Amino acid sequence: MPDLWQDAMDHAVSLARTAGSHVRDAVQNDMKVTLKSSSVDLVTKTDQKVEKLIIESVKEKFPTHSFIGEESVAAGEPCELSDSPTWIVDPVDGTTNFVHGYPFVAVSIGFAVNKKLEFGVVYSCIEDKLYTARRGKGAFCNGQPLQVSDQTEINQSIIATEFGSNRNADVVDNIFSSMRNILCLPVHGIRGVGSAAINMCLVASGCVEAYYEMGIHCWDIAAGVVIVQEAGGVLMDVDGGPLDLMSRRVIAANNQTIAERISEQIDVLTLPRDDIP
Ligand code: LIP
Repeated sequence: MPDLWQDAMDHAVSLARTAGSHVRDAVQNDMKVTLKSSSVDLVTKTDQKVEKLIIESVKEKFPTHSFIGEESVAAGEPCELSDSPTWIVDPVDGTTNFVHGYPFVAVSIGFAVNKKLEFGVVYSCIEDKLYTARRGKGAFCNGQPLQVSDQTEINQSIIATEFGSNRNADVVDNIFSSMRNILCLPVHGIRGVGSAAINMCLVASGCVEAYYEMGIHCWDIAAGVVIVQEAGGVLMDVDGGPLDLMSRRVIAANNQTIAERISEQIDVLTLPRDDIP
């Protein structure tokens, strides 16, 4: 059977590398920071320039395809996942890291058809690590196959999470209370590199057992979902139900046992959905 989307994936890989080299060049030089949803939700000229570069190039090569892009949505474009082939793009995942020169910044490109994710490309551009996965064909980092950890004991695990960009005291208390529950299971440690996409790639690489977060957006996780699945991992909503790309909540884990143990500890927040303006 012909592999319909390989051409699109090859283009995504080449775009992620080009975009990543722009991001790498701009780290610590692009200090024109603008605020989005809060004083800690940052955007820079590089986020906007790189998203434009990616979208214009895809439009030229695949004129019928659709887009969901972090900066386009911020500028008022709809965040709608239809049946049409759709590129889901975060030009700079880890913008706060980017602004501070903290070396975990990724270009993240997911691709869905009939609302099903077909491939994911995450380029961690400062580390120069290119993570790729195509549905049914495995996950790779710089061409080397990835496999999640085989750990089934939560108390032998490292869990990744983030504080996100909401500084409302009640939300922060909620984040700490879930984190406290998980830490006291106990687990070996809690980590977080400041990029949802890279955290998911670390799950796929087997060095952390799971990553969870509430408050992320579909463009932060779309590519990572395919990479985790193809490395043998599982995805879940933090409430224990199936992952909903638009619900702004995710658990990505090496297996069902670890995912369920985490979901039991989380005080679930209901957030405004990505697909409801
Ligand atoms: C960020 C994520 C980070 C999360 C932030 C934000 P951005 O993405 O990757 O892990 O905690 O809330 O969504 O805004 O840098 O693309």
